[in-house]
Amino acid sequence: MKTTFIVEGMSCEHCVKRVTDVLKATAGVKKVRVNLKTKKAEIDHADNVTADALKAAVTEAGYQAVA
Ligand SMILES: [Cu+2]
Repeated sequence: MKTTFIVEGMSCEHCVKRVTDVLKATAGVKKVRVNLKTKKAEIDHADNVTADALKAAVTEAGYQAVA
């Protein structure tokens, strides 16, 4: 399964790495791509992982997951 959303609040590669790491740390996540310019996060994950769980991980790291 694939989930894509926009992450607001990232200003540098450090933020990208932080967001990537928290998403990767979420159980069931296989692959994560985060783009600083487009703010897009693309996550490949197991079927039982919800978009809400992924967004919550981003929010807990101090960023905003939208749309
Ligand atoms: Cu940063």
